[in-house]
Amino acid sequence: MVSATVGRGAVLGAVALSLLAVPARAAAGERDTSAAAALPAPDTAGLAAVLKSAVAQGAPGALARVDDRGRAHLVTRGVADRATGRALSTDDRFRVGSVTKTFSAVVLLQLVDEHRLVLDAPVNRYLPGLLPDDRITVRHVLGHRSGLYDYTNDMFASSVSGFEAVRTKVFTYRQLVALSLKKPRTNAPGAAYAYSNTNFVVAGLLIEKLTGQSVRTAYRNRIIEPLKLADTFYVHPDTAIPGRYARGYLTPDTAGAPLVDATAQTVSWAQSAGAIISSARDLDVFYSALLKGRLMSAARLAEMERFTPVNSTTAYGLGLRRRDLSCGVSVYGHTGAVQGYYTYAFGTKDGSRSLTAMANTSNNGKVLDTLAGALESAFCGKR
Ligand code: REY
Repeated sequence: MVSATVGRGAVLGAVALSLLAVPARAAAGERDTSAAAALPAPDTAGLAAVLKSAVAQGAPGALARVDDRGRAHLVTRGVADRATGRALSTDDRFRVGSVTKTFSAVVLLQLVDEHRLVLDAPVNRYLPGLLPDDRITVRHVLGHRSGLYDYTNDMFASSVSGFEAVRTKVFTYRQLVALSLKKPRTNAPGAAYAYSNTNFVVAGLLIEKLTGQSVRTAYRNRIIEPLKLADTFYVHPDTAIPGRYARGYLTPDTAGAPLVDATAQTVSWAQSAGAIISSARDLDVFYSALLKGRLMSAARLAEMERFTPVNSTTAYGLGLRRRDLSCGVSVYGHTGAVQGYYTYAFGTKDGSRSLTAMANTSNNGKVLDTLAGALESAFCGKR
């Protein structure tokens, strides 16, 4: 197999799943249904330039891994650990933040397939009295259209002290929902998109109620084991990342203040909204499998891919984002922002090409914006 080596990265072999590629599904009203074969080749020099600028803007390290029909393109820059100077590797595990939301949505959509959950049913049918409004449905929650206030706005108003106050805390889901309900709803049920972690805390409660299992067990049995995601873990409330990992560095709000090593934390403030640990390979495999229709029925995937516009270039489905790139290609996945780590994980509509990009810092808008350029390089090719 021909493959490319770029930067410090080694090259991996074909991903078995890619051998089973299915044709792109038709999608009315969307800009792109193309297979990776119809896309320009990934621009690995462009990826390297993106990672270089992310590091120049303050990220200790940054990585990108493109899986193009089983052929991996790996690029890294900078370090996994500022104390030892160890170079970042695309094999390093990291905290994926809200990419977790897609995992939670997948579990719930599988439960819909199993006739154990109805998307348009009120959340309160399954969790009586949890929410103050019986009109809030499961679909509203998974699409961030519930109007439930995002409690993390207040929790992290001050980034470092807010983080240190919760770093080792263990919350119940209901405590997090209660924090949200102290504030008025941001919109009437279904009326508007408003991103809120509270929605995916409710998703975690639904998973535990309907399966009788912890989300940890549900992720493992339904996604991690079937896809053989050997780098993917949900360890809450443990604070350590197992095995080999990139350390994560939170950027303080005060300019010039030193980065804060945020690696060890419970992530209890996010749980089913953001506490999964994974790797670039596993996220590429996960989104490829999802978009190829391997994790749920075609009908459920179509519901996940019914998008509400967010702005001129992004839209949100059910635990799934769409980003419309400058070349007219749309990609599907999620972003993540947890203290110390920014992640982008997206794939083409047919799942035949996927990208994971990660920088091991957060609270640095320049790095976040720059890293988005990895999507352009991965899916639009040389421009
Ligand atoms: C939490 C704060 C952001 C991150 C969040 N993350 O909702 C979810 C996601 C799980 O979308 C923190 N920002 C940072 C601040 C801002 O503290 N004052 O950037 O590390 O992934």
